Amino acid sequence: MGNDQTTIDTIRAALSPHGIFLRGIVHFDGDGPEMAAGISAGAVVLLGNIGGSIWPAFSRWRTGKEPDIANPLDTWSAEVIRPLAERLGGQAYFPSQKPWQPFQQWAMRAEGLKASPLGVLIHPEYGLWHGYRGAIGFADRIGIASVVLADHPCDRCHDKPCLTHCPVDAVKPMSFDVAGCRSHIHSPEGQADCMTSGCLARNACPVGPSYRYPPEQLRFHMAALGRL
Ligand code: B12
Ligand code: SF4
Ligand code: SF4
Repeated sequence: MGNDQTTIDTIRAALSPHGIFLRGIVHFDGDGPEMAAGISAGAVVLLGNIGGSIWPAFSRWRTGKEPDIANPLDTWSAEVIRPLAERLGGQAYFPSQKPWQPFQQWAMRAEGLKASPLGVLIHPEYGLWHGYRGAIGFADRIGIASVVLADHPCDRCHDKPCLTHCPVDAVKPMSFDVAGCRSHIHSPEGQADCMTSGCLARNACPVGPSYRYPPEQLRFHMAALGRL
């Protein structure tokens, strides 16, 4: 546990200046993700942003880079997290890297979160304004697995405004009409609403307003969604 605590403290200290936080730890019994050595990980440390926490560090990094660099947020995340994982003898995983690792299942186990009707996991404090930037897998179990049974805000949200604010009804309970959303965000109306202010369905959620992403970050994520 002593060495575990050092590893955990090292992760926290190395990543917090970048606005990336240790979100939780998952332990596995042979069902962990594969590591480079061909073994399955015994634990994964989940890393992510809380509100707009990554935006200042990411924006500084981006200044001076080619403006058309592909997948800049993924590139930055890998530059920050991968060397740390290697230094600690672990393996880095990234949400957009194929094969896709089950980041949301890990988050449900690590933080006790549940899905909102949008598909995005909702946090009782941060609402929909958080995400995952990577994870570090270790061969052996590390730390204490977080099993936090969080309160689920959607259970006591009777009006569910996230289900009524999409202009093209792309958001239905637990199903997302990707084609409908995409066609709207490419239209002049979509450029003026969702692409400028962020997803109107996500914006309508009343939970965690102080964690809402800054306008530039909202536009950045929408532009990325529009390119997919
Ligand atoms: C593919 C994908 C998409 C596809 C979904 C296509 C589809 N219908 O399946 C598209 C491009 C539409 C998408 C959109 C968005 N996504 Co997405 N997406 C992913 C990705 C890369 C893989 C999902 C997957 O298949 N995983 C593999 C399986 C094995 O893992 P899993 O944990 O079991 O999978 C869960 C998800 O698949 C989920 N799910 C199923 N359908 C959908 C649909 C949507 C929209 C979401 C969000 C989740 C979701 O159900 C599973 C629960 O067990 C994940 C990252 C990751 N590696 O998980 C991000 C991820 C799920 N997305 C995320 C986000 C934030 C979004 C957007 C809000 C992005 C944005 N622009 O801001 C939008 C949602 C738009 C909206 N209006 O709400 C976050 C969610 C964070 C959170 N708090 O939960 C993730 C985890 C990425 C990250 N870096 O944090 N996404
Ligand atoms: S608006 Fe209500 S139901 Fe929708 S995500 Fe927010 S809390 Fe959940
Ligand atoms: S981005 Fe716009 S069109 Fe897409 S789901 Fe959100 S509100 Fe609907």
